[in-house]
Amino acid sequence: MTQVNPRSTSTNLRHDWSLQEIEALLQKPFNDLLFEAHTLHRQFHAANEVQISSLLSIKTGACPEDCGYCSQSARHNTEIEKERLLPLDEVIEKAKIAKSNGSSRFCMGAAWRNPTDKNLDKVIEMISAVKKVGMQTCVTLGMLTDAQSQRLKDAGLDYYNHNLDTSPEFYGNVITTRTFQDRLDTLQHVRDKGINVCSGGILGMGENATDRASMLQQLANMPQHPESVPINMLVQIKGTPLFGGDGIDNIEFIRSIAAARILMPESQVRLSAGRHEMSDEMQAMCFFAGANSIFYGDKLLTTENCETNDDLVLFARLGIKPSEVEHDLVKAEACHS
Ligand code: SAM
Ligand code: DTB
Ligand code: SF4
Repeated sequence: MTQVNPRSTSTNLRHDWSLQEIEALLQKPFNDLLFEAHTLHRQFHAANEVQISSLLSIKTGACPEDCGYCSQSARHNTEIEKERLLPLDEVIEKAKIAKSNGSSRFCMGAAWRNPTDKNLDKVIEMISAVKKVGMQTCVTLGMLTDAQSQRLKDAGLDYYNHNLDTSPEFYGNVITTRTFQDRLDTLQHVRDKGINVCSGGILGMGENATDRASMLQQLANMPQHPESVPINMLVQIKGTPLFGGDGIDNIEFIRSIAAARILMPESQVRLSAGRHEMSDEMQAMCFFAGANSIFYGDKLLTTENCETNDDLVLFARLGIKPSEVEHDLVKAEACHS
């Protein structure tokens, strides 16, 4: 495996970024911004490795929340097939396929505001089974209590995904049924229990550059950076309130990836939803700017992702290799030892 340069200790990381500093970063001449991001990227990560995760929607649709981007809200009139919680054997089957395709992490998502304790019993069975398949586990189930986070930790969960989605200032334009603070509270419970945090957001929802800076500030100024930072480009879904917006300019998107890399140098920055609409060249620029993780597999939760074969061809053209799971696990353990 490629040698990673010795990584700085967490004490070198900053958690006191001002909004003005981040806005200035986003406005730098493009080449200067990318050079800075890529230089840092090489100090902290293997330059030609990308971590790959697979997603599975374990419970689809009929969600009581009103997230303006989401196909799964019961409040929007979208064309999705609702599904109850999947049976365990189906989840195991999908995890085995993902592993044989080369994925190192299996992320299971449920369209809940929050899980009930009974729901959690079932999800915990899934986590144990996926671990037995030999994959890292991640779940995204909505808001969690402190006690529920402990149960997930005891089950051996590796990562919990809960996105901030956008800036605190723009948040009310997107979601009204839970607050920005609710999200921070869930992330705090997860962090307190020693589960790796996966948290990022969505770009292209009509927010401006200050909102993007503000969202990144929220993530970067957490006392400990999220280990994984998914940056999604809005997938516009017919029937959702955010359908038909202008989206985000590709250069602005790449700038945000570069800023995330600079602000959170140790984290894995995931080029998440939206890759299906991106050219190979756009994805290549995102990898150069510091993205080093993707969702791999034909489907995200309810929408299309890139064909796995197209990803393999792109990786080969770029000389990128999937990062090995051991490499990741060592990092995850090191964070909490
Ligand atoms: N229901 C749980 C929750 O909201 O926390 C878990 C699943 S939810 C679908 C996970 C994340 O996927 C959202 O927070 C959002 O950031 C992202 N997401 C959902 N729909 C999206 C879309 N249309 N485009 C981009 N990202 C999306
Ligand atoms: C994340 O940040 N993006 C993923 C995962 N975490 C759960 C979800 C993307 C969903 C895209 C729209 C869909 O497929 O429904
Ligand atoms: Fe429900 Fe999650 Fe979709 Fe919001 S993002 S509507 S909470 S499934």
